[in-house]
Amino acid sequence: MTLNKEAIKKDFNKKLMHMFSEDVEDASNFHKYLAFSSLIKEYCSENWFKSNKQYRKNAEKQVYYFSMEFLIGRLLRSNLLNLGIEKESEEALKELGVDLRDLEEEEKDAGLGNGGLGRLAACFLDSMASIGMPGHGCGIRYKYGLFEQKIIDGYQVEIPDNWLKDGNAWEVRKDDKAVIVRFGGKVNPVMKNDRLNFEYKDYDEVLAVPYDMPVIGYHNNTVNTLRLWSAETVESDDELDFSSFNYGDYSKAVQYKSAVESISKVLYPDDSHIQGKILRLKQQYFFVSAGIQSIIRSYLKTGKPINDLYKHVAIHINDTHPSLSVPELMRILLDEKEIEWDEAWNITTKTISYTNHTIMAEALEKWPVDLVKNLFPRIYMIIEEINRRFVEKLCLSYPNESSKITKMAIINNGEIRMANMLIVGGHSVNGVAKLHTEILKSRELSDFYELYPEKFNNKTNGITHRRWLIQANPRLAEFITETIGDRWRKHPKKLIELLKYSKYSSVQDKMDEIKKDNKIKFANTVKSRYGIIIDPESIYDVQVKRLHAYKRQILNLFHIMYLYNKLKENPNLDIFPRTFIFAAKASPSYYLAKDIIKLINTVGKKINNDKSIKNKIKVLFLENYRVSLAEKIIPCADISEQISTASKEASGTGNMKFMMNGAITIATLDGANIEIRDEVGDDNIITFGMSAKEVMELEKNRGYSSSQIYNNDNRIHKIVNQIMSGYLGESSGEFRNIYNHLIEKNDEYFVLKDFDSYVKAQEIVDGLYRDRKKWVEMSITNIAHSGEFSSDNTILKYARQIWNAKKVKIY
Ligand code: 26V
Repeated sequence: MTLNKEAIKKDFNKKLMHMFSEDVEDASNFHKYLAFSSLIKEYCSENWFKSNKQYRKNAEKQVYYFSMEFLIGRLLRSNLLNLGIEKESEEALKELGVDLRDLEEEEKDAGLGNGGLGRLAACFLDSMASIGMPGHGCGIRYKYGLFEQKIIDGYQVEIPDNWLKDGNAWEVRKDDKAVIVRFGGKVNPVMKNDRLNFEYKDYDEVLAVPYDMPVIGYHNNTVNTLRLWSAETVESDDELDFSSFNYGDYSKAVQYKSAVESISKVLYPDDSHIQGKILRLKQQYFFVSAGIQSIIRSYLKTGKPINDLYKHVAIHINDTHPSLSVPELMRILLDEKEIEWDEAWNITTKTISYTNHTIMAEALEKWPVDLVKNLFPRIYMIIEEINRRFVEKLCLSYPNESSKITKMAIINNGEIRMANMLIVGGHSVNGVAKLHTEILKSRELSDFYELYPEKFNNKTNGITHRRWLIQANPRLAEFITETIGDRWRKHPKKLIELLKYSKYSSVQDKMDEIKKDNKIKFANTVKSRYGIIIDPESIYDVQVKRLHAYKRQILNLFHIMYLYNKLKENPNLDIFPRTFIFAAKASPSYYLAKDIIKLINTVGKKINNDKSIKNKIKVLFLENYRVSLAEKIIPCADISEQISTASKEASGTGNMKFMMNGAITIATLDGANIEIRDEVGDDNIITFGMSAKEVMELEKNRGYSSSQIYNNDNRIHKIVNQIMSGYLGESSGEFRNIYNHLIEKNDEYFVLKDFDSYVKAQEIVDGLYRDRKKWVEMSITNIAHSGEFSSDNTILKYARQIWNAKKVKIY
């Protein structure tokens, strides 16, 4: 986009006047933010139109990424960056006395996701647009995103995230594209023209209204769409339809309205505990049905026959949450387009593909038959028929293996298994890192792998280097460009060219200086926000991610307590000063996770206030972890903590963001950590702990006893007793849950088992960090290899191997 700063200045003044009747001097920062964002949206509107027009005119294959979560964060800076007008905007605003960074801080994070899965969806959207692929997001416009976290007296307190309260500058409401989604009612089979048809009766209608957000490609003309659906009553706005209720029964009408609107009201703050909530199931069907209806409507406008749908449309399912896509697409093809079953099935399976994001049993979705039957009777009939046909096929393939058939059936024991339905009803299922895919194939989904080996494939996750390097760490990005030129910005794999400079003193010094500056800036923020003084010369050792027992924040904390105990014994102990930084939200109903947050804060308070250890270690817990906070903390990290129990973390994507910003990873051989190690080599990562194979063996043969370790390892014994005894300043019962988890319930995630190996790995960190040259060389090596983990790279593989989609140049 070619826009000079004079034009931007003029347009911005005009916009401010037009929207608020204010000039730059009078307007608040928030108004300036709104006016400026609205201007940026205007700048991209023509290309948005052109992209859509061209996709439709040429019936280009379009990918629709269906996800319950899109954790997109803030958009102002990334939109400017992708449009190529970041510098011009900064200068234009500066000349008007406005600092772009102040406007950025006015933007609320769009926190429409829990963690990795939602953020991956956001990175994928950015990559699809940036490599010029017609790929769009389809999800829910939650009125409340993931809760805001406050830490009060060390405890997590959840506050509703009313992010839309003052409007969303980036969205466009499309009333004319609204569709109706039906719930409940009855289905009657009827014969019509010699064909069995199904009549729906007595259902409730919900109006699904799309809000579109532009997804701007990097320095190309592509603008794709993130379409988020909002649930409304079918009647026009405030006019309640009293005819469908007892006339005058106002409160009933109001109740109805609020029941309908509840569907898109709140994002479930869970990232692994399936709770079988009716509302969540309604949310799933709501956006799936709306999305597929709108895709088909738009597809038919190209003039192509419905039978060719799969040639022009790919629907990708992000985890099982949108799994009702299979029966919903079947329903539309069978009942509305009057296509016969076999042909409808052929179209459906060729259109749909699915990614699995976890092997944690508690996150594998199953829904009760009765619930599905009542909420979506026709959909249930279709699922039953899919299951019937599938089981029939299994009986032929495995005539004497009834237990296998029971395990693989879609419906069993009064429940519908969503993953099974997707594997059967789609053409591709992928895991998100090599190890994860191997575990799926050899264990969780082995029966399906045997039946359909051709459907299984791996797609290791990736992250967008635009947000996580260019935007989050602009000085590093600039220096990389000074060193190797700017081709890496479009082709992140070119970062590998940095390798030749990893031993150059001048490059090392500059890298070191940039990291140090980032750390100083962060220390200043911490001082002014939390009143805690941290030393930018210390090692910043960072673990930021959702709080979950398998991610083992507690292992990190045990190491901290171990160091603290050593320092108490010998305050002159020679350890390199460290600042341990945590940030994590816990699901509100996940009590163990909340106790761990309290424990981190309690330990932090004790250590930070203990003068006797001479500031050698500090512990910080940053509240309200979210995308915009991640962008601030990751560029400062020296150490990236990726310490999940091997086999449990499907991939991890934080690991990639840290690596790209020059942090050194301390890791178990889990998820994508393994691929990071394969890229950078053993000398540039610090690994420890049991392998996935060892973990799975121990799980299988039950050969583990945590209390044995507790009784035999003095370090651990002491730490556990300190936690339980009130030594930390809390009552002795405060951390009972944690004790029970680790000792009484035999430490499900092998924290005590891996402790010794972790401590040794941390000693290696301490030693390595003292050798500045070596450390920076490692850091550069990590940055150089990080291009492999760009989501552009990942998306190209999805496009070639799953979607069969091509790039389209927009003119
Ligand atoms: C599961 C459930 C279960 C039902 C209740 C609500 C809910 C919400 C989200 C999820 C998905 C959890 C799975 C997840 O986030 N997986 C993460 O996906 C990342 C991207 O692939 C990956 O890097 C992480 O390792 C993986 O934990």
